Amino acid sequence: MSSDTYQGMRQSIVNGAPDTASALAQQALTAGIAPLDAINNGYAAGMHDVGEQFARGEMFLPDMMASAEAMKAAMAVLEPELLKLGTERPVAGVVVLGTTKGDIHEIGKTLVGMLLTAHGFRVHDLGVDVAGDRFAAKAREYAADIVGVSALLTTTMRNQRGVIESLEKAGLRSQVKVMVGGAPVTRAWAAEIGADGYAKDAMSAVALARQLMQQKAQPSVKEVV
Ligand code: B1M
Repeated sequence: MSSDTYQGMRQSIVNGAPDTASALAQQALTAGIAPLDAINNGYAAGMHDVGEQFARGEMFLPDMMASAEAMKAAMAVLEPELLKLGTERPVAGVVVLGTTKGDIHEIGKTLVGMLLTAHGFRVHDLGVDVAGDRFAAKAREYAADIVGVSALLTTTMRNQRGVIESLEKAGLRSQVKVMVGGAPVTRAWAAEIGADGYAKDAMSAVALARQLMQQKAQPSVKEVV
């Protein structure tokens, strides 16, 4: 696919144009483009531009919301193709996923969930603004192997630690691996709060989830975080 098409996808996000975003996603699928390439080279790049423009005061909250709607429109078209990849595999592990309390950013978390599903994980997406106790209750209900906590704000990152504390309080911490991610999150932060791993993007989250499943199966293996 030409770089013009990726540029068009990127611009559709900056312009907050859901119809264009979804039409270009459809064209990409027809042309045999991998959904993840469309997301990474087109739409997510557009979101990056939006974040920069917002930070410079060149875009405002309603613009950012329109961009999010455009991103969701594109993902709605690409999602079924992505998920097809996961239907014929044995369950790789059970993941309870959500964005932490006080934080309503959902796109990155949803993308992580989609890719985990595409790679055979059974994902229970709790949505956004999820309290630690709810993560713990759902981890118990679904017998989760992994709890994944996303945070996009420096102010809500600390609630990732709260999720770990809730799992400890519920007596689940030893049974459940915790992975954290989101734009402001770092490997150092993951280590500081006692998470089992950090992933910088959705594909790395799949690799990390596989690694965490291996660690669960062989608890004596030294953990590489
Ligand atoms: Co907001 N926002 N936002 N926002 N927003 C950011 C995050 C910001 C960096 C923009 C900026 O200033 N440059 C900034 C945060 C600053 C900070 O704290 N460091 C910010 C702000 C300030 C705010 C508000 C406070 C604005 C206000 O009200 N004044 C407000 C907060 C609301 C709240 O949550 N309480 C707010 C609101 C919003 C919208 C609602 C308008 C909208 C979200 C809509 C929605 O999700 N439905 C929005 C958006 C769209 C953004 C930006 C532009 C884009 C986020 C996004 O979707 N990125 C963002 C700027 C940016 O990040 N560049 C920004 C695309 C997505 C694919 O990437 O989410 O990073 P990302 O996910 C990646 C990785 O991080 C990783 O994998 C994903 C895929 O590769 N990952 C994980 C994510 N979660 C993971 C979990 C894992 C592993 C990996 O394991 C569990």
